[in-house]
Amino acid sequence: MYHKLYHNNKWVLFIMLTCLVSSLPLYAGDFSIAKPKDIALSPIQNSYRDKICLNGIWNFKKDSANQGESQQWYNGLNHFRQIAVPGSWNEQFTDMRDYMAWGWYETETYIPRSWKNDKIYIRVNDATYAAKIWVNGKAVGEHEGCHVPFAFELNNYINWEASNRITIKVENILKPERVPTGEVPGSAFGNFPNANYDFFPYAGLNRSVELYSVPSVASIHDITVRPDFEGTTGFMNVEIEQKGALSSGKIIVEGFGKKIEKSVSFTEGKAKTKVDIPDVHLWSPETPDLYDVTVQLSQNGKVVDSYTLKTGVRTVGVTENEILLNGKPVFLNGFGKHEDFPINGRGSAYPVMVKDFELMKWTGANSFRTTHYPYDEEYYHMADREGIMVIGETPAVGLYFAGDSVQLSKRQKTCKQYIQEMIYRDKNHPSIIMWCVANEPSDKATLGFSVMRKTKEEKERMKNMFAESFSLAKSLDPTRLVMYVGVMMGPKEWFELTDVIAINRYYGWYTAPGDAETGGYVVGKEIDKLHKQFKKPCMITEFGADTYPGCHDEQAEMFSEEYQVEFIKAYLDVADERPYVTGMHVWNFADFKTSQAIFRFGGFNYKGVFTRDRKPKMAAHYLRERWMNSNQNK
Ligand code: GCB
Repeated sequence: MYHKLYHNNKWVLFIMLTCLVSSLPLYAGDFSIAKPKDIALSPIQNSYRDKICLNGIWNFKKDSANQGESQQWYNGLNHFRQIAVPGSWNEQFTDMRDYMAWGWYETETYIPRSWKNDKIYIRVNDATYAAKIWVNGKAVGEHEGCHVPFAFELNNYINWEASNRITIKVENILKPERVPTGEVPGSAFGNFPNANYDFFPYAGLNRSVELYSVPSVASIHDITVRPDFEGTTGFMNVEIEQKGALSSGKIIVEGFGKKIEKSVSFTEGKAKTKVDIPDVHLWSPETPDLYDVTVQLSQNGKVVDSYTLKTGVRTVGVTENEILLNGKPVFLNGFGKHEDFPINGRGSAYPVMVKDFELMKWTGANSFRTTHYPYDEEYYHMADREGIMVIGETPAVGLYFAGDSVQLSKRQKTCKQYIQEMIYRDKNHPSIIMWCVANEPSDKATLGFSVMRKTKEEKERMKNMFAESFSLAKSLDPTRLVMYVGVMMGPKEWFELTDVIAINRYYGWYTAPGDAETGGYVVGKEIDKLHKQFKKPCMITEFGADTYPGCHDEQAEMFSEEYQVEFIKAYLDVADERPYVTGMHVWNFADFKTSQAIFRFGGFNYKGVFTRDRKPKMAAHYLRERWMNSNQNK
C-alpha cells in the first residue's frame, strides 16, 4: 500500500520537495555575491531604523589548510582563540604576523524583538581581502576586495528569541590577479610578505561589523546629493532610490535658521528633485558649514522611513592652472597617510584618528589623500566637520598591468567594483573634492620601479582599460575631479584622461640620493614639461625622505631629521615658484609598517614627519612654520 502510494505520488512529492528546498535559505557553499549599491547608506539609528555594533572580542581560528568549510566550522568553532574586532590579526597574535591565509571569526548575538517587522542586514566594514559569511550555519554571502564595506540581508537566516551565531571566514592570500596585487614577478628587490605595495598587508576584520534594521514595507536605499550654487542661492540636486513601491516622499534641508521642505514622487522606486537654499552657507576649509538633509518615505500620509545625512554645498572645478573650490583657487597642503598604528594594525583606532586630525591642523595642513584605500567612514565625517579637503582613493595601489588576459580582466573588474563601492559609500561628503582611481599604475612590479616598455597596441589597450575607470567615476559622480597618481618614470599618456596631473616623486631620495637640491631641480624641470604638454593644474601627491627619529647631523645627510627638512624644503620651493602647482602632499604623515625588505629598516617606512606613535620630527615643526605662515598670508 505504502509502496503504491509512494509511486503514484512520487512526482507530486518531487515537486513539493523542490519547492520546499528552493524556498529555504541557501546552504553552505551557496553564497550570494555582495552588491556595491547595498552599502550606499551606512546604518543609523532613528525612530525607523536601528543598529547594533558587534565589535568586541570574537572567537578566532586559523585555517592554514583551508579545511574549515569541509569540516563545517560554520556550525561552531572549537579550540578557538580570542581576537579583537576591529583589528588586524597580524598584530594581535605572536605567531601570525606574516600569516596571509584563512582565518575564521565567530560571535553570538540576539536580535532585538523590536526588529521583528523589519528587514535585517549585516554590514562588514572591512574584511581584508575576501570574506564569506554564515549565520546559524547557513551560507549568506561573499565579498572580495579590501577596505570597502559589504552588506547582506539576513531575514531568512536568523533566530528570534535565541542567540544567533555569526561566522565570517576571512582570507588574505596575496595574488597577482588581485587589486592590490601580491606575489608578482619582476620586483628588483624582494620583500616579505610579497605585496606589490609599500605597506604591510594587514589582514582580518579591520573595521566594525554591524547589524541594522530598516522598515520592511519600504526603505530608502540610496540618497545622492549633488550641490551647486549661484550667487547667494545654493542648490541640492537630490536623487533617491527606495526598496519597496511607495509613491510619495519628502526632502527636508535644515541648517542656519532655515528649514526647506520639498515633496517628491517616485517612479519605479526612484525620485529626484532640486532644492533651492536661499542665503546659502557654503562649505569650505574656513567655514565647514553642513546642512542636515532628511529624506522621508510615506504611506497614506504616515512616515514609514526616514534617513538624515549631513552634507554641504560647495563646488569643485579646474582651470589650466588651478583647482577651484566654490569658484576660487585653493592650494592643497597636506599629506598622504595610512590607517596604521601599533597593535591595531589597520584596525579602526578612533583616538588615533582624532589625534591625526589635531596634528594635521597643528601643521597647518588643509587636506590629505586616503592613500592607498578608502578609510573608515569616520574619517570623512571628521573631515567634513573640520574643513579638511580629501582626495578619496580606491585600493588600486600599484595597479599592475602585466599578466595574462584572465588576470587583467579580473583586475579590471575589481577596479570598477572599487570605484562603485567608494563612490556609493562616500559621495555625500563635501570634504571629498577628488576621486583617485589608481596610485602608480604600472606594468612592472612597483618595487622594481616602472618603465613602460610596451608595444603601441598594448599601450593603447591599457589606456582603454584605464579610460573605463575614469568614465565610470565620472558617470557616477560628474561633480568631482577625477585623477590617478603617476609613478616616477611611468607612462605620461594617461594624464590626457585626468582633471589634474598628480605625480609621486622621490628625486633626491631614490635617485640623486642625498642631493635634495638636484632633486628639487629635476622635479621642477619635469613638472614644467608636464604642465606645458597637458595644460592642467599639477600636484605632487608624494615626496619625502626616510628619516630615523633622533638621527641628526650638522650637515644634512640621508636618514637624518635635517635631510628630511632639506628635502621637503626643496620640493615646497619648487611649488612656490610655479603658479600651476596646486597642491603638495608630503609622504608620509607618520611612519608606518611595511613588509620586510632591505630598504625598509625594521619593516618600516620612515618617511613620516611624525613617528608611528605621533611624535613630531623636525620636519613636522618645519611644515607648521611654513604652512601656518602661508595660511596667514592668504
Ligand atoms: C610611493 C608609493 C608609496 C610608498 C612610497 C615610498 O610612490 O606610492 O606607497 O610608500 O612611494 O616611500 O617609497
